[in-house]
Amino acid sequence: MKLMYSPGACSIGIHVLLEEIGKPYETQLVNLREGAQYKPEFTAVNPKSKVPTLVRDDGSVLTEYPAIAYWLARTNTDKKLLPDDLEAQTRALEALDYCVATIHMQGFARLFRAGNFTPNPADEEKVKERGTELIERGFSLMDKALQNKDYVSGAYSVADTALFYTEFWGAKRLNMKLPPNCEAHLTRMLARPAVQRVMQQEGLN
Ligand SMILES: N[C@@H](CCC(=O)N[C@@H](CS)C(=O)NCC(=O)O)C(=O)O
Repeated sequence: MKLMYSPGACSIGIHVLLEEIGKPYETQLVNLREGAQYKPEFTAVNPKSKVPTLVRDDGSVLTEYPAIAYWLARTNTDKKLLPDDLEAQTRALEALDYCVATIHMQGFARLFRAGNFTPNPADEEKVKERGTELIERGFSLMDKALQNKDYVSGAYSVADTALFYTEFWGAKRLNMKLPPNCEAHLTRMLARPAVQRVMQQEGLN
């Protein structure tokens, strides 16, 4: 397998899953700041111009964080990256999707790419304010979900990797004060050996 990633981007969560799984994989850095995602070499692999992009051993390409995470969990069931119980599994996917589709794509995307949310540059500050509100509301809901739990589903699961990258962005890129259970969750994630290896590999230490 080959993970196409950018250091510190949302692909970090998939990178963590690959380290947790422990099977051999390669990485290929896609420099988003330099626009490498729009170059023909990359769009030939993923025309969506996004990381994470996973090239599987049979050469097929998988995109979209929730789909990649789900596939990795289901093809490595011994790693217990999803709960077995249907209700708990569904809830883990619910949390995973909330982190990616709402906290990231609705919240952080407004801060990182305000121009994508308005044609009028004068409105970009308002877009960013709305992004901050959405992120704060998202963390507050996840904080409640983490009440009396170490991980989102109780046991560690794919959902934690998605919450991890959004918490990481909030705390380390935006200097936000995370609510207490999210802060403890981030600390717990950063202590995992798989996460530490990824931080080192992505040059984020
Ligand atoms: N819906 C996609 C979102 C992926 C995404 O937004 N990736 C960002 C990095 S965190 C990206 O590649 N941005 C490049 C761009 O939009 O130019 C997913 O779930 O994987």
